[in-house]
Amino acid sequence: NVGIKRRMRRFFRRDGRALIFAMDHGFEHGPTDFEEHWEHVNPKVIIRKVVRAGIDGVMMLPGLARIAGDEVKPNVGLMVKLTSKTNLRPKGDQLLQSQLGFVEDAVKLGADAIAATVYWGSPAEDVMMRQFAEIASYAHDLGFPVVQFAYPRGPYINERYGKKEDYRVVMYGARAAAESGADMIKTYWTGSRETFAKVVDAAAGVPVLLSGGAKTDNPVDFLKLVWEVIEAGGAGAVVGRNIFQRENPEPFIKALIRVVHRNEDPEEAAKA
Ligand code: FBP
Repeated sequence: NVGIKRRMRRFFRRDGRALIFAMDHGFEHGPTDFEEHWEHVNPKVIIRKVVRAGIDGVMMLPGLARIAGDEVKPNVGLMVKLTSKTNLRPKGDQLLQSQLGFVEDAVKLGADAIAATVYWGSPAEDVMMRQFAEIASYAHDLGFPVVQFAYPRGPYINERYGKKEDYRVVMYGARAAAESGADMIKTYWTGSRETFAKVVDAAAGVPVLLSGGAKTDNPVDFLKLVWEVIEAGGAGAVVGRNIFQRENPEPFIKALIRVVHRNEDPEEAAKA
């Protein structure tokens, strides 16, 4: 499918890697995520900064794409995510991401890729699998790549594997994502290069992107983590808090780009 291939290239450079900015936290975690640097609660302000710094793509929910999509310049990929949940739900309902938009909305907003989450192993896995299948089927018909946020999550995962970041379950999620038709996979760090390489193998050639996670106090620590992901054969990272919770995201993004696209040593990249 030529459309899918062409649109994938909006995110991935010739080296097959991408650095993507995630901006759905106001919905998923609440605006408190922006309190440290409140100016970044304004999507236009932070998106202008990340685009200026040379980011490859931006991921948003449909409403923010409507508000700030114009800031995502034509050389930057726009990923519109169609599922989410608020942090306001009762604890028992946190294991479901609901669909809050449609493929047509994303297409009208000028999306280059469409994203949806599946919490593999959740009691609501069935609902998310169906949502993903419907989104992927329609998006693929129209020539749009689909990104799966493949997150193992739920009581059974904890019981059986101890934590959701155990590589055995992360690679299971990545494999399930590949087998369910994802064109890109976003998932957790498994703690080591060796185990993350297994996740990459299990994905059977579908590019695997790191899900950034909570901000590290020392910026170099996050650069090191991304470096390990690249060394493990990962295709890059989708990063939210580690960018917008920093006072000065631009030099940090430039350092991340050096690590992702030039395999630069994290300490050196941080100094440059
Ligand atoms: P971060 O880099 O801030 O972790 O962002 C990636 C992301 O998947 C966001 O898209 C999402 O809002 C957040 O993480 C969800 O994190 P969690 O499910 O751990 O609360």
